Amino acid sequence: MAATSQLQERLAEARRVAVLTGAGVSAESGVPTFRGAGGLWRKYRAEDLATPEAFHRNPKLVWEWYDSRRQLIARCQPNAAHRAIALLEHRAPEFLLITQNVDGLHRLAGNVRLVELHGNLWRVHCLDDGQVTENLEVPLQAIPPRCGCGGLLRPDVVWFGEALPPEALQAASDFAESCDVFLVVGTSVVVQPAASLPTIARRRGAYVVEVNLEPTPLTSLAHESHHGKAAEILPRLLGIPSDASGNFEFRISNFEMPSSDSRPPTPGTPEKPCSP
Ligand code: BJW
Repeated sequence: MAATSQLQERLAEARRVAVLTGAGVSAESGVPTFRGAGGLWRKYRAEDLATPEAFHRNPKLVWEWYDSRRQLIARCQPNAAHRAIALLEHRAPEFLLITQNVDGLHRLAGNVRLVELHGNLWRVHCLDDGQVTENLEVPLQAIPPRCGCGGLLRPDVVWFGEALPPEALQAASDFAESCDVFLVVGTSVVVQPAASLPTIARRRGAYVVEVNLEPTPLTSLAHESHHGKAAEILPRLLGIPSDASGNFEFRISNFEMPSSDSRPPTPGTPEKPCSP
């Protein structure tokens, strides 16, 4: 971790705060990352599972993979990094969480102002009638699942070679161009177009802070880069108090609330993460 940090001072002065997250933020909840040791792409080929061509070739195989990931993620809980980001949303006058994660854990932690650039594992999308619906069935009773209209359903996620949801990408780009602080947590910063957002923010004058286990292509460009586990580093960086045993106290009262805030309360102490 960098010896000193100006993040708290910058946040105190900031009007618009953006956070970009990747798989590393959920790693300590027990959700596997994609790249690096233990990453999904070490075990599976993205071309076989995460492209539209792979799905058309073998929807059953792709759905079996997604079903097994949904089963694992269904047992996972947000960790201290998710909770810290949820508290940050309550503190910032204007805030946007831009996540590449499809696991839904940020929402579970209490974030409301968020865009999911790569979709969500708990939604399905009918290839025939185009309807997008929530689907929480774990495990799936039929693989591949079908829509009421008889059409083939696919996970409502973004695969390689596919366009990101245009409204989500536009909102993320607009916020990156105009924010005062841009925090980047647990992403390898290699998958485009998400990987360009911190650079856009930096060029437009934002204070850019990265938290990651290891250096990334962003490290040399960021104002601060902190290396270690997000669930340990992020609450400390944000000044969230901890008790005598070192457990962070995730209470809204630990932050000054914007006066007009009417959002739901942030959930309390994190639950135990599941085993991967
Ligand atoms: C911790 C930690 C702890 C671990 N604490 N840290 C320009 C140049 C080159 C290529 C392209 C380009 N533009 C587009 C492309 C192609 C491609 C791309 O970027 N490829 C690169 C890999 C080279 N991009 C696309 O295809 C995108 N589409 C697109 O651009 O379309 C254009 C278009 C326009 C109009 C019409 C048609 C097309 C789509 C990208 C979709 C990505 N999809 C996936 C799968 C989602 C569904 C699913 O989950 O199954 O999204 S791939 C995967 O990577 C997933 C992630 O969201 C994404 C990013 O990964 P992330 O989150 O960064 O995870 P990791 O594993 O890479 O990194 C984890 C990090 O955490 C590491 O750094 C660890 O060190 C760290 N860490 N534990 C802190 N405890």
